[in-house]
Amino acid sequence: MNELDTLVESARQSFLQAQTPADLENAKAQFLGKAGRITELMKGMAALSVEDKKTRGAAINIAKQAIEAALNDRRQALADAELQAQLKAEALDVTLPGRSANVGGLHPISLTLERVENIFGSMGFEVAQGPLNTPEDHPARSMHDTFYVEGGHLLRTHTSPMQIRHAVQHVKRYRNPLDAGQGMPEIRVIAPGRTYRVDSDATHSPMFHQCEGLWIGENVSFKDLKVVVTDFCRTFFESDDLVLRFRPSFFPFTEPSAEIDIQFQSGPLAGRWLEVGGSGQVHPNVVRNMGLDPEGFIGFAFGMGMDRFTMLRYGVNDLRLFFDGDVRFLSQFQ
Ligand code: 2NM
Repeated sequence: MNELDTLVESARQSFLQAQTPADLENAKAQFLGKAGRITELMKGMAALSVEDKKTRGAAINIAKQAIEAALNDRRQALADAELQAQLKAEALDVTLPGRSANVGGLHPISLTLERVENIFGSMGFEVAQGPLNTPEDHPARSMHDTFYVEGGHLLRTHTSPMQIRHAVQHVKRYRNPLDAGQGMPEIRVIAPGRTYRVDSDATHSPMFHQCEGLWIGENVSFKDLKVVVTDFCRTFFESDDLVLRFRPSFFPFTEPSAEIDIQFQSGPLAGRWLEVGGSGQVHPNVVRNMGLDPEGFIGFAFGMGMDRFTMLRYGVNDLRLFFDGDVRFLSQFQ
């Protein structure tokens, strides 16, 4: 091996020992830098003859090119190694299952209220909103055990006052003072909402959802009540295999009054009478208090338990499940 081959070999070894780009740049300087071995050899040619300079220069150049090639090989090898290490460190398992977003949904009772509003909406009923507003000595308060909260406020035990307020506003809006209300569009309204009574077991919750309805016109009869409520129930439960029973009862604003029972003719609940609400012909005094002449206006009202409707629709046997906030239960309704 001549002196130049030895130099190339020692450069190659030195590059191979470099483990980082910085090491490699240091090694490069020893051979190819301004004060490196190749420069030194070039300077050493000064004293040579022109002829010798040619041969010697060509030989040094070949050695220089070989060293540069070795340097580039090592640079590439270090870069590859660095890339491999980075890929390994940042490895992703693309077969892992993704993180799914938790999608919320409506509560089953909200789904029922939405359904109920749509069904009555299709029969021309508006939806009333608002708080309870019953005087302290009003007889309607005595039907139920009630919740009083600080400041003498009472949590509403039913939603009738919402309808009465709606009726009074309706009459004011449409009534010609001279004609005692004749020509006024019919009052057709439902009042869905939360109500509160002191009651708590598998089928009663201290907070529950009621939907009351009111239809007042010049010729609205008990037969219309039966048709509306029967149609509603059959649409709600998506079954014509359903019969209703109106059982005489008492309610404060209606006379006559009736409990509403339903009976499925097929399916898991078939044969049992299930109480779902109350109803009746609106008392003439209530009609008068709406600002209408009870001789000219008549109608009916009803109230239904939305929690009970939801239980029946989905086959849930304990009302308390709706209010425990257990996502395992609630997510079944999405
Ligand atoms: C019921 C049962 C019977 C009712 C009465 C009224 C109104 F507005 F005429 F006063 N609204 N709702 C009523 C009648 C409600 O719920 C079981």
